[in-house]
Amino acid sequence: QHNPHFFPNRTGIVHLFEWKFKDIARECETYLSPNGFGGVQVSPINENAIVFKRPWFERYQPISYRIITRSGDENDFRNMVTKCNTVGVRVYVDIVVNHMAAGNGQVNGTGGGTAFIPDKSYPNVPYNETHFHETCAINDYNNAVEVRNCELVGLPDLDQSLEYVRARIVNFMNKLIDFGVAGFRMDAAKHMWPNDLSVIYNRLNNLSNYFATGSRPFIYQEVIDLGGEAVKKTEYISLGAVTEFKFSLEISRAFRGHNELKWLKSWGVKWGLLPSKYSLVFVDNHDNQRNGAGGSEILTYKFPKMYVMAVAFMLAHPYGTPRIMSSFFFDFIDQGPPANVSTEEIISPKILSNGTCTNGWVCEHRWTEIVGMIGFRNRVRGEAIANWWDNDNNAIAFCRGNKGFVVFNNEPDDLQLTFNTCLSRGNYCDVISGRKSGNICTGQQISVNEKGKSVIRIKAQSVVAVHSGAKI
Ligand code: LM2
Ligand code: CA
Repeated sequence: QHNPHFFPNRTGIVHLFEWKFKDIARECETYLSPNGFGGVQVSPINENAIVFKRPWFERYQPISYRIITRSGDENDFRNMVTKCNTVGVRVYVDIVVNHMAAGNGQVNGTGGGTAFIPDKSYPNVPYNETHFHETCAINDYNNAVEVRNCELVGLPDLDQSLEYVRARIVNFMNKLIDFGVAGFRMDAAKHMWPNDLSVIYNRLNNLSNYFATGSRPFIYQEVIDLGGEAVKKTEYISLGAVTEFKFSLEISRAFRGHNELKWLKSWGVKWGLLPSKYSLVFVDNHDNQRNGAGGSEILTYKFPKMYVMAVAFMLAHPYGTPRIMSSFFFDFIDQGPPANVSTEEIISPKILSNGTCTNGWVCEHRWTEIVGMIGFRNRVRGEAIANWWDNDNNAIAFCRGNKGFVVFNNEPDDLQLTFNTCLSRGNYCDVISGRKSGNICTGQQISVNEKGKSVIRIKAQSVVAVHSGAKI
């Protein structure tokens, strides 16, 4: 359950946060597939509580396991999964089964269902109060029992040790597997017992016929472990991959200038990160881009220069399975996706002629630098880091075998030096400032001599990356 099942020569999971299924299907066909992305993570797909002013977080408050949200219904979802698989892009679903919706009194769901919270009654599953833990609040993160059996921010806490609850969860997940999904993000895994999750995962079907026979679903579990708490990320790695929040924090700190880049030479387990195959990595996610683990250190689209460097490093370095955040613009943390003020329907991203998004969507995955580095990662797959160079401070460079070369300059001034690129002689397009288009580079062109050397100028707070797939 550690294999993401990417098609060959594809990598990266794009979290198309709050996108509608119809738009995701089109994005798979027109952009993600042609540009080498591995898969998409969709926001929770099952019926959620309608919360006043439609904040993004309402999708973490389930009402039932019927597939109907502002992203679309079951039909839309199935069509999307088929279309994405057909063009070689996998789909991963965010699964919220630690808890159900909170509220006072009756709560209405996105599919017309209701719940009555004082009775912990969710008739469209159905769940009643016997399926939940006793009400208590999580205050003490040094107490694993409290973390697992009490309520996260007041959300009624399901008891996954019960056979009935396990069956409801397994049935929901197996239905999605049979539709063709490749795996799951397990929301709030830290708040569930590893043993209960193990029983649930073991009952999951093998993947559908879009996959090799006998394939197991990819599982990545959200466990925030920055140290100093009772629950450890290592408790979950035998079950599946784990979201590595320490990666997000440390990479952000480094490219924010709070830790010298030269230390990244030992990036990986020496930093206290999980072994690579267990590690789902990201610069920011939908939570910590607004608040939460890592807080103000976390880099996001709001700091584009530093953010691009951090994402480029993540994709240039072989460690982990990378996930790219694709956001909507927000001014306050609870702000929901762009929506029509009267109908509250989500407004689709509109794609401009230069390939970027508008209508309130950031579409980081469409930034030239980020998509360029997806191409880089695919090209250098399996090649080791070689020829590490640094200036003993905030400029670093390395090769990936003899297929790729990348240099990062997080100094206040431009840098110009002769580098050993490990590449064969010829002209290459920098995939950060532009791309290869026919026989020309739309950005910087890098010429490498017969000794693999090249004089390269890197602007302050930027990156230059070249690979054998962008040779002209
Ligand atoms: C997660 N991982 O463990 C998600 O990644 C995170 O986004 C979810 O929190 C959380 N677990 C629960 O699924 C978000 C959000 C919270 C929000 C909850 C529930 O960060 O702020 O809580 O979703 O929608 C909100 C209110 C909170 C209130 C709660 C219950 O912010 O003040 O607590 O609803 O009504 C009384
Ligand atoms: Ca729990």
